[in-house]
Amino acid sequence: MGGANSRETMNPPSNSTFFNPQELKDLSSAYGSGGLEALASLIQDKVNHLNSTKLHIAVTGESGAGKSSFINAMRGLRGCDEGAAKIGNTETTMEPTQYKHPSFPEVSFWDLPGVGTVNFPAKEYPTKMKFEQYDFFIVISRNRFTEIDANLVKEVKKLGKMFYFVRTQIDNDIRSYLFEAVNADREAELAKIRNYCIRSLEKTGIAEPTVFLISSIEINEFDFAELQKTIANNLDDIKKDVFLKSLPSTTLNIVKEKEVQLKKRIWMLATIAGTLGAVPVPGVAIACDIGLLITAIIDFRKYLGLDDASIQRLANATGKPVEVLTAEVKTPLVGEINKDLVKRMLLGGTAVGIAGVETAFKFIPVIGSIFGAGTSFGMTYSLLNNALDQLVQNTQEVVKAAFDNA
Ligand SMILES: Nc1nc2c(ncn2[C@@H]2O[C@H](COP(=O)(O)OP(=O)(O)OP(=O)(O)O)[C@@H](O)[C@H]2O)c(=O)[nH]1
Ligand SMILES: [Mg+2]
Repeated sequence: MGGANSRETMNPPSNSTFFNPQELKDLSSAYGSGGLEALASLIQDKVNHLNSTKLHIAVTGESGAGKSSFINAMRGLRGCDEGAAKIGNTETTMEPTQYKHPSFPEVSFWDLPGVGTVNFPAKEYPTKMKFEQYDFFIVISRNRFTEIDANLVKEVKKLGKMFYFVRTQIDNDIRSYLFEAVNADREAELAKIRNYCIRSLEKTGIAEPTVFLISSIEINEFDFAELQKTIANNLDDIKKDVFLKSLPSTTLNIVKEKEVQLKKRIWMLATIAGTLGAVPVPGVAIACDIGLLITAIIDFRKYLGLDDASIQRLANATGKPVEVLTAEVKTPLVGEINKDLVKRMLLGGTAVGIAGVETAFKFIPVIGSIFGAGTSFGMTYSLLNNALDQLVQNTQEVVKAAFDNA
């Protein structure tokens, strides 16, 4: 992966599983030699890998540019929330400061002091800031970009890492512009600011830079969503999943992306369920591992931001009473998930036809041989699909209520 700063997708199209072609072959041969147990064990390894992969995001820029505000916005936090980065004039530290994601501590944002604020030579900056430990870099400015920003990015490029130029506080520019302008043309003004930023970078020798114009306050305006999408698409399949789970559900598109990722997990979990020596569930014709189902539903909820803490953060960030948002949540799957609830779902669930698992079949034909509507695999598969549908629908309603874009 080069250090290009492009809106294009850098990775080959995903095969809709988290396995690369070689790993898919390994799955088939594991099944051939060790049966379902061996297959499920490889799949479990992948699930563990997905859940434990870390993402380190570096954010840098001059003092007062808006780094702290951006780091909070990306985590769905306000400056006054617990764990938030302090806003406004704060003591500038010389060390990178780590801010973990409130739901997913494996995702960290690192606030790097601006090059101009450190008291050591600029050429030592990449080493002192431990550049190699970050997955990608965000360079923030509230005005034009400087030689300092460009030099930093050249170092990032040398390491083969991605970087994004972010021009923040755009809401301020647009507000002032609209106040002053006679025949206001918002889009033309945005284009002017964009060109100004691009030209400032080109002058420093950065060819064809992309600049994202954002506001950390009005996150549903300007290029905030485009920035998130571009970052996601430039990551490999695993890190993309980690990044997407960390995004607060603030747009219907993000919810859609999260759904796509969670769907990719269902056949994996169903395969694991097929080997767990499922305990017969009283009153239900088929044995099924309830523990796995409960864990999966709780994980899905958190991934979508439908857990209590995430809904509370969304309410705080949008200024909506939390009751207004929770009123949109109709599924019993947000309360305590217990055996009885899952049992009722198992009894009431509609069976998923074979078409539903086709994607998995296409890449891992052996899955076809273990699939069956009455098996533990089939039950788990149907139930998790139904649960995901319900959770996604409810998340969509919450997002609409939070942002009044019904
Ligand atoms: N309107 C508006 N104000 C912003 C935005 N981002 C930051 N600010 C304000 O700009 C000021 C500086 O923001 P910070 O996020 O503290 O900037 P910083 O880069 O972390 O500053 P230092 O930590 O001092 O280097 C604060 O008063 C913020 O409220 C934005 O997108 N829109
Ligand atoms: Mg700060």
